[in-house]
Amino acid sequence: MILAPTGDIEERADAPCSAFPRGILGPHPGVRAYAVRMHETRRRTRRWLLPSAAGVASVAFGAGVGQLAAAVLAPAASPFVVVGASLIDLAPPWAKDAAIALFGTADKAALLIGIGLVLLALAGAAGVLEVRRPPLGRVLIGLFGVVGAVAASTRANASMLSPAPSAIAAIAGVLALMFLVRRLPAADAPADETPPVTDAASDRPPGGVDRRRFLAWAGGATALGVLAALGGSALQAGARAVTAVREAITLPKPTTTAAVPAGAELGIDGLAPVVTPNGEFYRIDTALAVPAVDPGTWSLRIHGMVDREVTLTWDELLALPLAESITTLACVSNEVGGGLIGNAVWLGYPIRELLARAGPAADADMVLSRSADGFTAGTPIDALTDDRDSILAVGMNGEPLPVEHGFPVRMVVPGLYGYVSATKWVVDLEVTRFDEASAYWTDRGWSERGPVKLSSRIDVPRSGQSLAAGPIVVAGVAWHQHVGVKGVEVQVDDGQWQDATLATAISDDTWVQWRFEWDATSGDHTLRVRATGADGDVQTSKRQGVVPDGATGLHERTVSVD
Ligand SMILES: Nc1nc2c(c(=O)[nH]1)N[C@H]1C(S)=C(S)[C@@H](COP(=O)(O)O)O[C@H]1N2
Ligand SMILES: [Mo]
Repeated sequence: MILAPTGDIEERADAPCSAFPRGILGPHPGVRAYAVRMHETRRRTRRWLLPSAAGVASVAFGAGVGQLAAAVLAPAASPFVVVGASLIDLAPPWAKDAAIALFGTADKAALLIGIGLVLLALAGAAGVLEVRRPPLGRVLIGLFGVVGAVAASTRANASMLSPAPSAIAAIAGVLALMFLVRRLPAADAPADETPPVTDAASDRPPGGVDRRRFLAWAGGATALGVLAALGGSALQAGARAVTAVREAITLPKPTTTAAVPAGAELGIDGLAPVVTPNGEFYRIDTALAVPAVDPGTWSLRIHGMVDREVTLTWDELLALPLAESITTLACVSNEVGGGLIGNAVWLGYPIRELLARAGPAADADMVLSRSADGFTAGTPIDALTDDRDSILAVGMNGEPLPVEHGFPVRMVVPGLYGYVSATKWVVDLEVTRFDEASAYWTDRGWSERGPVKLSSRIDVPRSGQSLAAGPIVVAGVAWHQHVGVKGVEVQVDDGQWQDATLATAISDDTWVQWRFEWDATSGDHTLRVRATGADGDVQTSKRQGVVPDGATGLHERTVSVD
């Protein structure tokens, strides 16, 4: 039989009919057709499914070996992690916003699953290609390795070893593919009515190797890959060791404590607690794998436009008088009414004091803080040297910083969005100028300066909640950091703005809870909230998206009252 260049005529649905004209099918065309169908199914299995399985098993094997290699050689350079991290960095802001909108805080899991699915599909394709158009399958797997290696070596924390795990993964994958393809059963089924098919696979040594045998090999390769990956994660002692170190730490007693004043917590069901528990605190960062920073080797270097460089170790930091401060942290990506904001009791040391030791130059106007994973933030030096509680934090709500919130040391700066101030896993402060240095998100189109905007949020009642007519408590939070909130007003439908009652504010640098008694009438209603700052600024109703310097507009909720 003559095959089209792609060999695809074989796969056409009408092939059996044309191969077996009705006349010669005999008295039982149904049985006959069934046999032909079975034959086709078998052949399709052999031509597509088994080669795909070879590809998938090879890539599973390679990926597992790559994970193991990463654990041994370069923990930060696991092929999945570096590709994912690079995708995060390369993704246009709209894609990131869409991912956060779609998956929320599961966005990273979704990304990893997405990478896995794409890899799975490509792996299947590599298997088929390797059978039909050798060596294209090997080339494709090699390309995965190149992508991983490039991603790994362009990460901020790249070392000479960074491309190694991806390269090893690709080599292992290619070898497995060559091994498995050689063990594929021949695509043409012997002793059948259809003439044997010739294709690229037929120059494999014939006979002796059947489907079951092949599947055992493929399954074995996959299992080895999984074992290697598990071994790799077992060796990822770093992250786990850091968790253990963290758990063993007892922070020194604060020299100054911060108390939440009576009356700051309204204790309304569904209203965000005035101090956010660590487990509920939003987490935003670019780190796919949380950096494992050992306090034992941690140090902070202060340099740049300074009279003298200062280096601080963990023990030196803990020996300093540490104070508690309560500060609200907000993300510039927080939509109006969103949850990317939280309030915590931080324990730390004033950055002001450390900068004073270094002696910043008079014309320096920015401090570029750098994380162990390469993230940077550019903070106006004034915000670090004025009277606000800008600190190097080591504690959060009475515990050492959780690993994902920056353990062992992060920055907290009241009144500035996190992306320009709240560097987690901080290891370096460079005193510089805005016209000389730029930071991670400013390089990606976000504003150079990021003061947190005056805003307010309705927490209860929830949207779409059905309520009974009569008195209903409306409650939420409002903030205008470093300025303070003078008042909050609520509007029902298009009625008058009415004063809500403010809880006691912890300080100007924290959000404040508010409540409003609403005498609800039946029907659908829209509730709207606006805050007024201590400086008289009224929260604008003008809607703006989060890019480039934070969202504006009024939060509203629609509820139906019976
Ligand atoms: N190292 C590092 N620090 C970082 C970031 C980051 O991506 N990497 N993101 C910043 C941003 S955008 C915000 S809003 C805060 C969030 O801090 P949290 O995760 O503790 O809430 O961390 C900041 N610090
Ligand atoms: Mo953020």
